[in-house]
Amino acid sequence: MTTDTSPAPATGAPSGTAQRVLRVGPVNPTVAAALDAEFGALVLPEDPGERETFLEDHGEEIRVAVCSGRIGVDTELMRRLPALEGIVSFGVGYDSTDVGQAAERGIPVSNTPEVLNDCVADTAVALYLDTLRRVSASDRFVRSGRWAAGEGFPLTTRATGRTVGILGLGRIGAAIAHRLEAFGCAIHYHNRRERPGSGYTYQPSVRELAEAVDVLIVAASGGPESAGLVGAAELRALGPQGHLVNIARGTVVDESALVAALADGTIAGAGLDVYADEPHVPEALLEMDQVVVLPHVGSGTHETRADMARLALANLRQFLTDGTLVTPIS
Ligand code: 8YV
Repeated sequence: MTTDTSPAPATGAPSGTAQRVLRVGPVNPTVAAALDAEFGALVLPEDPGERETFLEDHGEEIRVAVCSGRIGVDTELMRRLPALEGIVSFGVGYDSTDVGQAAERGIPVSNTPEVLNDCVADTAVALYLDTLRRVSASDRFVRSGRWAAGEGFPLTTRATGRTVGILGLGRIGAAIAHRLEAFGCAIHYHNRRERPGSGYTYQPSVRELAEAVDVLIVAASGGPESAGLVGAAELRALGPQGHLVNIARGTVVDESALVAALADGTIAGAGLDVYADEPHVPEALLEMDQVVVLPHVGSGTHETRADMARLALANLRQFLTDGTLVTPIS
């Protein structure tokens, strides 16, 4: 006699049938614990060989996938889950999930919007200040003993009263703009749709936005539509006194063009929280004192991650109860 030791599938499916939940990639610890304890979720193996065997054994029984903005349900994985009915993603960005295929197959997807706006906007402002006033670089300067040895730190750039461009005036972009108003900044923006009520100056293209501002802050969603929106021409338009801040997705900026522009002085500096191939940060950037590199921590506070976990789990519970999501992607 064999004993089935696999966890019992969560029940309460929209169709009334049992639903097997799959965790894709690492997720927030609270979410991971609930997936295990409350939903008996299976975990997709990372090793390619083990993953193949797992998908052969379980692919057809998976009804709901829980993933993150970092590792989502990509094209190939979604194809291997023929009974998939819903995707719950942790994070506001869902570019790691093939939402086109999900839409074609009628699979609803949820994310965790709003709850992280403030922390991501705070991070953007931190990068703005650090990039212009060179806070991290001054810290390195003191620690290296150069100040104690009598050297003075070079003058920096005034952060108050600059003209700042926001690429992507969505919820996070607007929260950044609001904060920068307190610094007396004039706000310009470029967006898929003009926001006439915003009170900010609309620029019809990314190049024109870059040309008009001192600092360009990237807050646009990732994905194929925004890939490479900031390239060599836009960085040239930003100019040798210009700074770039990116708290959105590395893919929105042509990373090789950025490295080249920083190396030859086409732009003055950059503050980055995101990269094209995380956690890989181009070696050249690590050598540049005029670049601030953060390890994708925009939403990374205890409070916000707890809110994101609550929202992701609320989506999962509601989906398993009545087939609807609390915050479906629009
Ligand atoms: C998260 C993010 O760190 O929400 C997003 O889109 O980039 C971050 O807040 C990430 O999604 C977690 O996987």
